[in-house]
Amino acid sequence: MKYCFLVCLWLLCGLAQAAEPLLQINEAWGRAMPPTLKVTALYMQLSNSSAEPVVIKQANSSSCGMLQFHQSFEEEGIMRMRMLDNLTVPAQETLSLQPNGIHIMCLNATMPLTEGSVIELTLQFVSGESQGGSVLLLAPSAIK
Ligand SMILES: [Cu+2]
Repeated sequence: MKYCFLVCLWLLCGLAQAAEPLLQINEAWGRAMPPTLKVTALYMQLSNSSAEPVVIKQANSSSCGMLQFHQSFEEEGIMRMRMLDNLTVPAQETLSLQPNGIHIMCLNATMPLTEGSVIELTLQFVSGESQGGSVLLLAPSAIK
């Protein structure tokens, strides 16, 4: 019954290509930077309500020359970052991208990383599918 309802809704809306997104993206934000800096970190909550893990192999944005997946870690009292090949959101779980943890690094930004700017990005999954998201840049004072 629920299945029929979803299919009927889908037909009614006429959104033939708009399959349900693989992930729910919440609380997406990034750190606004001074005009001279071309790099910032992006954070978000990625929730996977499906029964299969979702693996993000790459992220793209016209606002960033390159996007990388990073993991921050502390070594001898110094915060460092290592690159991750991909991000895996386990089935029925939420992956938190947050300060001092996993984040998406925007390198060689092609626009000023000012407060209130929005970075549009596309997450590319190993399945071949992709999904868009918007990341709002916040001033340091707005970051808890
Ligand atoms: Cu980083």
